[in-house]
Amino acid sequence: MDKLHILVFAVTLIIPYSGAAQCRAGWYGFLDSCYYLSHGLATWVEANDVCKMLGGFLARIESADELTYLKSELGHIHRHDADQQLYWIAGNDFEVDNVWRWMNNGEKVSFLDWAPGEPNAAEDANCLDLWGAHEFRYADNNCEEHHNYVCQIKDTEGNQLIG
Ligand SMILES: [Ca+2]
Ligand SMILES: [Ca+2]
Repeated sequence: MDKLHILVFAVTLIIPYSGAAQCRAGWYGFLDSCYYLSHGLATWVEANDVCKMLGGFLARIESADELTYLKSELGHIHRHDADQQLYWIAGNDFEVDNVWRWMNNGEKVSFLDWAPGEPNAAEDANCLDLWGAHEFRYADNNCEEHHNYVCQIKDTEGNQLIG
């Protein structure tokens, strides 16, 4: 093969495996979704509103791969200050204490990766965080607290990934 054909061959090998969604600047792509990690703090309800304004929703973690990805991305970004970090995601137990569901689609949280000692606050804590002090595993916290948050846009739900 000449050089051009080797190049074309190499590109066709690479493209199908690039995998991650194409995302707007400042968003992280993984599988069919883009994720936004906030740079400011908000209550859980405020965070949910901001995510909607951005054209998405507060992140729902619906597979082990997705959880592993977010934990590793957050762990990398906060490798020097993870202990102080809490990021809201869409899980809540508003309806029945300790029955966790995702906001916006009402689906049950299919697996729960609790940090040690969590959940521990029953009716006082109805919102789900990724907790940096424990490798971004789950913690229940008071929804009125001001934390960072993860927004998600998913292309299979008719959301605009770009634009
Ligand atoms: Ca609760
Ligand atoms: Ca807790």
